[in-house]
Amino acid sequence: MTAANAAGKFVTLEGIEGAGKSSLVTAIVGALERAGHVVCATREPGGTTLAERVRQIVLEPGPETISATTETLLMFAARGIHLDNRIRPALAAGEWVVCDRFTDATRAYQGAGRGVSHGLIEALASSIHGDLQPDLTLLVDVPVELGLARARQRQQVADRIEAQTVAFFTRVRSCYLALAAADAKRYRVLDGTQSLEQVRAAAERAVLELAATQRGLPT
Ligand code: Z5A
Repeated sequence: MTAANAAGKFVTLEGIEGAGKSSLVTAIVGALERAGHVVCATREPGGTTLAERVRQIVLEPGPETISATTETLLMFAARGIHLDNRIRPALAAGEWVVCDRFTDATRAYQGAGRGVSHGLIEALASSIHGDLQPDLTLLVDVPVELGLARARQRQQVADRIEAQTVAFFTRVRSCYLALAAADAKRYRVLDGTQSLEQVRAAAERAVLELAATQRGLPT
């Protein structure tokens, strides 16, 4: 099942850090609200009070080590809380959910980046969200050097994951592109090297096309 069975749709944004995902959320929400939809904008890890506490544990640098497997379990723990308390209730109420990162981030960061097995990630995905998949995933793609330069310009102190190497982010980016190539129906790849206005326009077009499909209108 996808959220397509309900009135609302489930849209996720993905990409390496600094790709420009967060900059698109407000524009997408605005476009959907102008079209008459109720929208729940959220993010992962986090999105609820408890899940934001898990986010803090997993992202804040500290003296204790967190293994790749434990990091994966924490991502899914936060996701389970988020799904139960925010995403599923919003979809059930007919709202659109626009989420900055979801399980594809675990596939890319913990799987390709940190070497956690595909089997473990898919077993957890299936157990935590079963057959609920995003209806549309916008992958904002940028070369690693550009993404890192943008992110570092914005903030001086890197979190635990941002402190990874260029090789790590190169694996993450390749994984995202492979996921998108394998499921062209769900993904829309946006060229994040374009101006913010151009990327925003492409993102708005993609969600409005999905909304029009839902109403059975030509896109
Ligand atoms: N993570 C994980 O490992 N596993 C998981 O399962 C999940 C997450 C769910 C979340 O951190 C971290 O969690 C993330 C993956 C990991 N770590 N990393 N890397 P976060 O939420 O703090 O960080 P992020 O998701 O990576 O977001 P970000 O660094 O803020 O990147 P962004 O949202 O894609 O970029 P942005 O904030 O929209 O833009 C960055 C800057 O570039 C900003 O100054 C913009 O004005 C500028 N920008 C954006 N677009 C453009 C264009 N088109 N032109 C010029 N300038 C632009």
